Amino acid sequence: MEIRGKIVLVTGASAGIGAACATAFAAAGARPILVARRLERIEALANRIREDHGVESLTLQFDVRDREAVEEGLASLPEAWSSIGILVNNAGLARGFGPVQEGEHADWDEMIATNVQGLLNVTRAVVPGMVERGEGHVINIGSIAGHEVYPGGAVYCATKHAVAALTRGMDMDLLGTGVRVSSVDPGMVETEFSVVRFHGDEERARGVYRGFTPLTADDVADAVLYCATRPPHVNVREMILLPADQASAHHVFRREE
Ligand code: NDP
Ligand code: 8X3
Repeated sequence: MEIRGKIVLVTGASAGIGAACATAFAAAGARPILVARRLERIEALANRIREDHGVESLTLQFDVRDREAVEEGLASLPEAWSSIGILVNNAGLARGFGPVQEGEHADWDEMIATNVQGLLNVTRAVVPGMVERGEGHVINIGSIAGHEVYPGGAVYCATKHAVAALTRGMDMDLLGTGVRVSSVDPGMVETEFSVVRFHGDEERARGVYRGFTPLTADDVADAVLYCATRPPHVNVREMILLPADQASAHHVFRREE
């Protein structure tokens, strides 16, 4: 499917997978709307995209958890940017790692509010326009954690299982409307994800990726672009993308260093 000139809204575009997706779409000629809380980061990305690909982006600063801000932000889009063709629901995070009986409510609230309610807030504000226009594509960034559960990650895994359910349910709800729904579900990708999970402990975060080659954010962006560029009669509903050294959420082959 031709995506040149299409408007693609990417949440969580200030880092990692979201920034890579926005860049990959721009390189393919799409027009990105960059959403995140850190405005200076998305403005810097917009400048890089302009310099490297000659494409103008629009930046939109909001917290996906804040329903009013999401609705206002999307309602404020200039006419030329309002017909969103592709929505990449990427904003998300893990916070903390440990057994439920020792879990922190604040960590759980943040994960559930961002990964589940945030995704719903943005989707609810964007998808009616797609239905009205009779075309569109929602691409959710799920996870291997939406297919499997690992000890210490119960709540994060629960949020990604919810994303998997939402992908399947939305695909059913949108059947016949011309709007496709996909999810790209990666295993371990080296981004700021683990630094965020471990509340800024960079040494511990580096340890997550020690001894094997994790996915890069660009690998995931490549998969997202693949989904978006299938012919209109094709939908990639779920794509699990793992590092070659990862066989499940539990099985990672690490080499001695
Ligand atoms: P990063 O931490 O590098 O990026 C996360 C992005 O999400 C940032 O741009 C951040 O922007 C944004 N974000 C977080 N919370 C909010 C919020 N409340 N409102 C708006 N934006 C928000 O992580 P990744 O790129 O790795 O993660 C992206 C997605 O990929 C997540 O959904 C994650 O669960 C998923 N994923 C990651 C994997 C990995 O191993 N890295 C594997 C599988 C899935 P800002 O802080 O500026 O708002
Ligand atoms: C992130 C992948 O397995 O580290 O969704 O939780 S994992």
